[in-house]
Amino acid sequence: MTSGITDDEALRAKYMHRFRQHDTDGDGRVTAEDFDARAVRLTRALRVPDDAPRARDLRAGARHMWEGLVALADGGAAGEGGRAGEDASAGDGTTAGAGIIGAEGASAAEGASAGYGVSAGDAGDAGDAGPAGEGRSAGEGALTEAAFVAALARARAEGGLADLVGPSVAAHLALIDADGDGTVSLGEFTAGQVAMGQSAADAAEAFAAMDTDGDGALSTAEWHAAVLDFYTTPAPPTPGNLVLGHRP
Ligand SMILES: [Ca+2]
Ligand SMILES: [Ca+2]
Repeated sequence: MTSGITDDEALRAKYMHRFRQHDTDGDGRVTAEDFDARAVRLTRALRVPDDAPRARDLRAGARHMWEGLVALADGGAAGEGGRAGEDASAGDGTTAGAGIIGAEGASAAEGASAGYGVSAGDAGDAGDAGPAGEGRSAGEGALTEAAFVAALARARAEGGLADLVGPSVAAHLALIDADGDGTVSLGEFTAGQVAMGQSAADAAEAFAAMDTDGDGALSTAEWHAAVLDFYTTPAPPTPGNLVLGHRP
């Protein structure tokens, strides 16, 4: 180790940035509901109906990433293990599992719709799960920051990032592609980024960096490359930093 910021530390800072973005209610743990909430925030900001295929695809992409992260955090070295919230194998002391909080440990009631800037009516999709631990079959439990960061690091180490983020990236692009031409214009991009809290100026900077072939539009491949760049490139500035709003 040398002094200063190592590559690992720089990547950890990026993953922690993502954790804070995903922890929509700010309670220090990320849940399936947090992932749903981000998807719902974007679709509603863009006035896409909740039951539209594009909205469903975005939620499915978010769920895919959530379940992948849980599996990565939960699996330990063997790649298998009890689901978050099951205590059957408690006591084996795997570090990867230490940050997973069982559903019964999360007080779901607190701040149900408070942190993500959507009107009170949003409780329908994300906030109606009821008391923690009640009949949730998919993605139950929660990830602490440490578990979330460890899961992303493991995905990177194992080459699993593309699969983890792929469906979400594709659905995100399809959602904001308002004119349906298969690419994202600057106007389409800016609308989506502003909906997620970025400034228009930041969006323009990100767009320019992401449009690597310079044709004035973002393809799925360009977007996907930028997101992978975010999770794998320690040094700023990068297109991935810009699109995901990380400015160390
Ligand atoms: Ca378009
Ligand atoms: Ca392009």
